[in-house]
Amino acid sequence: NFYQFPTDFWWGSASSAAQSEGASQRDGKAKSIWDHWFEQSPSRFFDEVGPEDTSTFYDHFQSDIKLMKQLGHNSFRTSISWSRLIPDGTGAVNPKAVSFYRNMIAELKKAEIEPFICLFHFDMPLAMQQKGGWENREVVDAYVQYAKTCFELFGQDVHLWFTFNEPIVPVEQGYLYDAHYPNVVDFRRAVQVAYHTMLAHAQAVACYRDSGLDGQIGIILNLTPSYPRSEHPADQKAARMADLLFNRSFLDPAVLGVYPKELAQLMADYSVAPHRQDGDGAILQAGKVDVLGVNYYQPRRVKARLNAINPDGPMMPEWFFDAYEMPGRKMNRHRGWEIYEKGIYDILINLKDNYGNIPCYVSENGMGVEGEDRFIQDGVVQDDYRIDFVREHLIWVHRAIQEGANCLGYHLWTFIDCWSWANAYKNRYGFIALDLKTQQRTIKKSGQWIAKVASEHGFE
Ligand code: BGP
Repeated sequence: NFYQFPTDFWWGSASSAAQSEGASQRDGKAKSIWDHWFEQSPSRFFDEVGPEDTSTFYDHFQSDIKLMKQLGHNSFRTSISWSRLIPDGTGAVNPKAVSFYRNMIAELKKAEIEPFICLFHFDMPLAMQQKGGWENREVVDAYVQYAKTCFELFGQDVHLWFTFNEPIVPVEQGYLYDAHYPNVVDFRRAVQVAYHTMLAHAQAVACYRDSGLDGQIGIILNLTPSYPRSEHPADQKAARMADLLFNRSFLDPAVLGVYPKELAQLMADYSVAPHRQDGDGAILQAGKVDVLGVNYYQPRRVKARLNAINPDGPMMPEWFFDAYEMPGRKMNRHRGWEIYEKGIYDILINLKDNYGNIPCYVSENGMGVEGEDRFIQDGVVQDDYRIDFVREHLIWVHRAIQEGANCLGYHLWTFIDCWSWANAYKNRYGFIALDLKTQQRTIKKSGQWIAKVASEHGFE
């Protein structure tokens, strides 16, 4: 059985500025919240390794793009670092950043690798966070100006833009679960941050459409399908609540241009509704995307809460559902995350049935493995587990496409093993292994495999 994909399917991988560029304090780049947080609290980071220690794409992009070619990539996604391009968040543009991004984009084009460019991947400029970050509407305006600058500077060469990567993550991790800066726990503030992020998104989309450029613009969302533990109505309701809070809170405004009514009602009932201004509804309407990036790692298994919530504790999403683990699932070797390949199919079919079959692609999927060195043989990481992982997911993607889903590509997270937010280099995700000290890159077995898949437009 040969799984044949369209000949123009996007094969590639994804990365982000903060996780790959390095040079985090060089050539005019100002601090992002990550540079700042690492300076403040290095012990929060695995092995106390911070965002300066990367594969230094900033210096190695030319040879790295040659490696992409070897992997058979026809597309690659990364982000622009706002704090590199406009160090103060607003105002002067850094000419060294302009030449870096121009050269990098030109190099990709020369190699016939389509650049997919994201404008914001978790890395708020510190100067903007000091003004209140997404809680402050002035930061929304500054972001829109930054987006406009990017379209003007690079819009002739970039035809696929994304406003945000996983916008819910800074909301959850920064304002609910104490894992990203500014590490607070406050539901009302989280809701405000989420709302302003979507306003920023929608205005950037409108701005792109006004620019007269002929590309497309979208957003990248991490969608976590919510499965109820049983048919019991209480479990079903809990799963719907989790879906509402974690998926539809961004998916509905991004694709349909409106928030779900139930979500607005819930926020009102708990007095956590965001501040809005007249005209916001029309702004959100204008922000409907051309294309959606779907990041998929793991599902959410949900049951109804049996234990009472602590009314004195902070409000949390878990007031509305409880999580459980499926017994006997493949839990090993993947960052503790459940591997459930069919989840990607369920997402794609949901987009087909309920979101107008919006053009989409798998913008991240991948397997974070600890201690991968132990799988080295003949100098190559023999990551058969990653090949199986990607293959199984792709079989479900293939099936969804056959059933009419509008899925245009698949990108692995990530290209070269990269620095991760709190975990630094603990979990390795790349098609290419990185020796951090020597900066040596070595293609893993999965990298050799994907090159063949891309050249044959499918696999057995
Ligand atoms: C996604 C992010 C990526 C990447 C990936 C792996 O949420 O978009 O930036 O980091 O997850 O997760 P982690 O690095 O936390 O293991």
